[in-house]
Amino acid sequence: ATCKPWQSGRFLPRVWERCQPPSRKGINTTAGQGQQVGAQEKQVLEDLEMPLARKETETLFQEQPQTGNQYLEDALLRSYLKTHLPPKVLEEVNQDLERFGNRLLTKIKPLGWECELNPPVFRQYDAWGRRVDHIVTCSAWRRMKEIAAEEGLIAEAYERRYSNWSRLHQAVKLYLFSSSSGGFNCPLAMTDGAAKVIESLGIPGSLKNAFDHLTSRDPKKFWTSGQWMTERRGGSDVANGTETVARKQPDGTYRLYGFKWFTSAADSDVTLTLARIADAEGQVKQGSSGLSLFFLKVRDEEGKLNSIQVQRLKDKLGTRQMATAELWLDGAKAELISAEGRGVASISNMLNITRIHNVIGAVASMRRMISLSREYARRRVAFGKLLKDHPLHMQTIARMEVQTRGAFLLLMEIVRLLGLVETNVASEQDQLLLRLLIPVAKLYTGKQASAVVVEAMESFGGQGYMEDTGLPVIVRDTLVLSIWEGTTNILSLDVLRSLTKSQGQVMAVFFSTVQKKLELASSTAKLEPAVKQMRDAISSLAQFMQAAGSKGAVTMELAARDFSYTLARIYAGALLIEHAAQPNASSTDISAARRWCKQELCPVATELENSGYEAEEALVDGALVYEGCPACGSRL
Ligand code: UCC
Repeated sequence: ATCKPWQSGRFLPRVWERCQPPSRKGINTTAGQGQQVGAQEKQVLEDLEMPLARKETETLFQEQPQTGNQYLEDALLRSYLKTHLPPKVLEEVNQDLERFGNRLLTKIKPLGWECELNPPVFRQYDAWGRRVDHIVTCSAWRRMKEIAAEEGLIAEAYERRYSNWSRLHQAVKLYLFSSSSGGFNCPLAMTDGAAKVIESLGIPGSLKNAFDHLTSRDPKKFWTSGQWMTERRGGSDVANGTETVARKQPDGTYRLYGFKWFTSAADSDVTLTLARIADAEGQVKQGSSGLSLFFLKVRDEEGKLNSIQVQRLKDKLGTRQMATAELWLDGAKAELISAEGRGVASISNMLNITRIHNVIGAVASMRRMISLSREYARRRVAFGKLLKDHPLHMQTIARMEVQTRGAFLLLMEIVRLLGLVETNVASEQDQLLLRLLIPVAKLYTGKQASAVVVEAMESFGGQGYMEDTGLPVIVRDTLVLSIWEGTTNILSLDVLRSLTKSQGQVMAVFFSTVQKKLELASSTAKLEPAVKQMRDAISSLAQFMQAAGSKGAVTMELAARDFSYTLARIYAGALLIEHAAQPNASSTDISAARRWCKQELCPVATELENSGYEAEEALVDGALVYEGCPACGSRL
């Protein structure tokens, strides 16, 4: 260390005797060297005298924030389960989750970190020049697959041992697993989606074996699935972006030819994918109605690729534990599993499941970062006291906590509804509500999670930015959640699609459900301000709906994102109020509900007043964006 002027001198006399220089024996010096050595010794001495030298610094190491059993530490999760699950189910689920929480902490979390440190590698050729296209994964990744089977992370939802609560049980396990899974939550999302599609087709004979594998608890038998939807020309606009062609074979199967641009978890066993069936003349139909859905095995019994070539692995910002590949389909053998031309509608069953998994991932990331942040605040001292005793710091974490609670309850609501639908006890209203809430929750929690994890990273100061703390991994892996499974705008348009398709019925159900939840809370005095804010927001939303009805399609498109945010905030507000109004609610449940409702609940009404979402506004948007762009010519 070099000695700073302000550090020197003052401390020396006091400690001089204590810190004699190291032995001078054996140092032979000339006169000139003597002076030099003297100066060096002085420097060494001064360094030793610095208040932060050597020994003292050892006490300044920061304490690593540790989380414990994530289930036991999640007060809202536990109180939600206690409120909603029937006692017998609660007893068993509670036991399972506590055990799983311990397994996560002691065994699974370290494996997740290993997956991060050992990302997949692509070996195109073997030592003798043969093309093998091998995606090499680490042993921890392969162990995750076994654990997923052992824990029934897919099976739980399809065995239905807790009837309509099975889906919720599965979702909670996935929620606890997510941030320790080393990215294995991704293949599980698609595996669940594939199982769902097959189940919704009535598990045809030809897919029975695949369904059994996808939903197996036997690690040796368990398969994962991919979801190959994205091609070079478009990931959002699947209808126009899909070039892959399917040629029918004499045996009734198909051969697929095309190029898949993003294939997540490319080491999966099977996949669902879209293609256009060529007619006898080799012609294909363009657009959505030309797309059909196919099932295929990635490798044959001997492990040889199914006429598929891996072009390369993607170099991604995050989710690096998981192999995302570019794949050439060069006659891959596949089975048609939808009616011809009904590919998008059929794969939407998968999309809706993977979008729920996206919500699970988002809420899990927020929860994990807050757990670490609050733990750190309990240990880290700044300005003479623990971070937890600094009101501004606590306010920052509390704001994240409120966001996370709202997101968590949205997730629980969706999986509760899905459980009802899957066990045939859902009303028509439940089904409509589920159709609306999936895109709403996906788009809203994806954005929330990105904001929360970045904020939480900041709560560790510079440490949050250090790779080896593991915090940047969570941040990177969270940022994809607003892109995966449809971007925020695409999901906002899907919200509108659900309105159009149901001829507005989804909104009628939305309003009546929210009102009912508020009524239940009307006798809780402490919730009055929140209930009032919600009622105002609902009436603003109703006014918006009326006003928008008389305007053109451009207005609704421009309003789509704010509208979706409004639905998310109002619905999550109703859930927080409902939870806070139940007899076992804590004072923090009430605070969370009140705080949530203080934010702008109906941004779409405010923006309507400001801009009117008029077509001219779209022109202004374009002018603002392209001002100064040489290729665009004139200014507005
Ligand atoms: O990103 C990907 C893999 C990531 C890894 C997985 C991780 C999961 C989470 C991990 C956890 C941490 S795979 C790529 C993802 N790609 C997308 O999500 C596509 C985004 N684009 C869209 O969603 C578009 O909206 C499209 C592709 C669905 C639009 O297609 P079309 O053909 O233009 O849409 P149409 O014509 O409006 O819809 C065709 C039919 C209609 O039914 P019918 O014909 O009966 O009227 C729609 O109602 O499909 C129906 N449909 C739906 N039904 C469309 N979307 C839905 C839906 N969401 N639910 C029900």
